[in-house]
Amino acid sequence: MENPKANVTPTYVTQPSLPELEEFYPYLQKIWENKILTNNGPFHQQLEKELAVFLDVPYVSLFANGTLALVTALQVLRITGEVITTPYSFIATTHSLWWNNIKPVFADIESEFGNLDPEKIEAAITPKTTAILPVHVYGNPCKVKRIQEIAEIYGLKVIYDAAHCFGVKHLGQGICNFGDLSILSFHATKVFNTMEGGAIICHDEGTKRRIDYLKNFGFAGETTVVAPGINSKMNEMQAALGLVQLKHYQTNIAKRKNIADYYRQGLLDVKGITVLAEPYETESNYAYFPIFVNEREYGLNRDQLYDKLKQNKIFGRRYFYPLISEFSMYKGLDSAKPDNLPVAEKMADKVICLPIYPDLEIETAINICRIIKSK
Ligand code: T4K
Repeated sequence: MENPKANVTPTYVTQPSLPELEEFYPYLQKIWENKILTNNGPFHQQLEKELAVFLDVPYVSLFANGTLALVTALQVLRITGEVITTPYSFIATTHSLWWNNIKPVFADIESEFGNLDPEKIEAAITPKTTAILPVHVYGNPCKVKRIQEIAEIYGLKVIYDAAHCFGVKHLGQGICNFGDLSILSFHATKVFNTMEGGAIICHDEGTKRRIDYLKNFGFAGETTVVAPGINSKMNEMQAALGLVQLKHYQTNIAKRKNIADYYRQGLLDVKGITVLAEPYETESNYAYFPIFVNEREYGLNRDQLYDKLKQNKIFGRRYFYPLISEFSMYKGLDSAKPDNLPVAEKMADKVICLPIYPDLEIETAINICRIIKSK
């Protein structure tokens, strides 16, 4: 007998948004004409300016990707010793510390949004602590005011991994205004993509200059090198794509919101399935749609539901399972012990991120809700 599911097109957790090729051609033509391919070219400069306005932030420094932006952000502030961070994130967050020879100290998250719990930060501070590296996970803002208070009391820097946060506004301003520095990712899977890409957001011109030196081998002039910088520059093709993508951002976010609304509504009365609350005083970007499975109430555990969705060619993702603290290079740390991270352990064991992207058909979102409902 024919399998009725055999011809269903697979649906992945995300699909990158791209403009029409025709819209991109004139930019490519310009690059081919002027032969400036990288090293702070005209599109690079234009995108930095347009993003600063769009994101409502003082200075943007573009990067080849978000990971190199994170690694560099730690160097810009000369962070050393120990940094307090969250285990509930993509591995790049903690790897950026490893690349700088900094010891990660994991603190637990809060259950409301899955962000670093400010009340767990103080207990993790030691004489070696120099900074806090929180993540606005899924694009939902951390408790930024409380984190700032703690940082000021203990003389710590705050670097936000805002990789999920492009375009998010919080407390009436661009989210990347909080903390000493923030980093963004423009990876293919993000709400705003330049295929690969990223940025550091900073508050003053001097810091911007130093960031720009560090991403270009440390060159401060033709014959002057002020630091062992790396090559993490965004190229002109990426920057040009960013300029075109920016024009479609609002439309794409409206479509994402529509999908998120369908999921919220469609899953409202499913016992044992919970979704995150909408964050307060926030203009969201609907980057991810995590659901949490309570096995006792729902009847299936998270992995059983994850597999069931897969059998129906719905490829959700268990972001962020396993916790970063469970990977071999970090699990030997004292702070990585499960007893220290009970909330993070619980969330990581329950989460599935459902597909969400601008071109996702509403019918598919409705079907996903139907599959989840039909146990
Ligand atoms: N900090 C945080 C908090 C982050 O989440 C990330 C990245 C970073 C820092 C580092 O930023 P970058 O250095 O990446 O700029 C993905 C992304 O690779 C990663 O950027 C992202 N976070 C992470 C949360 O997700 P994977 O391994 O799950 O991606 P992948 O390739 O399995 O893609 C997921 C799905 O997306 C695929 O099943 C299909 C679809 N897809 C993917 C790509 C790459 C496409 O349709 N087209 C594509 O080109 O990590």
